[in-house]
Amino acid sequence: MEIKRKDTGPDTVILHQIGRGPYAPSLTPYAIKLETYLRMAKIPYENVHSFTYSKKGKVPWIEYNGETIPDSEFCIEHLNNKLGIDLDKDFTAKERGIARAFQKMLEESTYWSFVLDRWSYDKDWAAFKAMKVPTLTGYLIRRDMKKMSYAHGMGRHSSDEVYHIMELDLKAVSDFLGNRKFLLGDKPCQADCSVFGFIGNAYWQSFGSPVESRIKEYRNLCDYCERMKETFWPDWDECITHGYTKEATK
Ligand SMILES: N[C@@H](CCC(=O)N[C@@H](CS)C(=O)NCC(=O)O)C(=O)O
Repeated sequence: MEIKRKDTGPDTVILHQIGRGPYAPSLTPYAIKLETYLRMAKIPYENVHSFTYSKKGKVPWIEYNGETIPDSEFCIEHLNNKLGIDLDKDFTAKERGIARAFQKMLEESTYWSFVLDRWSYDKDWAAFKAMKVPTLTGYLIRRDMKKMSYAHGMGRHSSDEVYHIMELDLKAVSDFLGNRKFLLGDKPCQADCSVFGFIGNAYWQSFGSPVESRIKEYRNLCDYCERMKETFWPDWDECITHGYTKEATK
């Protein structure tokens, strides 16, 4: 694996991710999660956009003061430990536990319904077309996504069952969020980075699939996405490609 090193000063995180998304800052929810965390924790960072994967074969990943850390969750834990950050210090153990459970539901369950929706079910290949993915590459991506979701288990269900699971997950987040501003109250917590990464990706980048119509049934989830965007991404328009019509400038 070739690691592109960037000449940055000490204490600046180098965030490796796969490029800006058309309507949100990345097509991968894990990258939105990690970049939102860096912003929430006010840690200086620079992006490196390339298809260089971590040693675990995934994106995103970071370099920090000469160390290479794969996996968004381990990146966050590493930075929290090094910098003495605790974004959840004002919350109780019970609240932290609930926040983690929602985060893991989205990352380990809902994610795979989104993967199948975007990369496998869509007969119009809308995401592929929006991204201008060459036809052969598109077929290979679709094949790999099917294999991975089958290995996970979600891919063994019918599409109706997968959308049913996704709906139950979305309803659970919506019911729990209620009329709060952020997951646990008026103040954002660390898990909001992940919730925003996943719900936001579905809200802005479902390319007209059933995910988009279902998520838009939950007004509080849509408002939540807009609120997180306003709070942590004032430069949003510079971080998206506006449907691949222009280069993102940030
Ligand atoms: N647990 C990882 C998951 C990251 C992940 O699944 N990334 C996807 C993109 S959304 C990926 O790299 N997939 C490539 C592959 O699995 O081959 C994290 O939190 O960073």
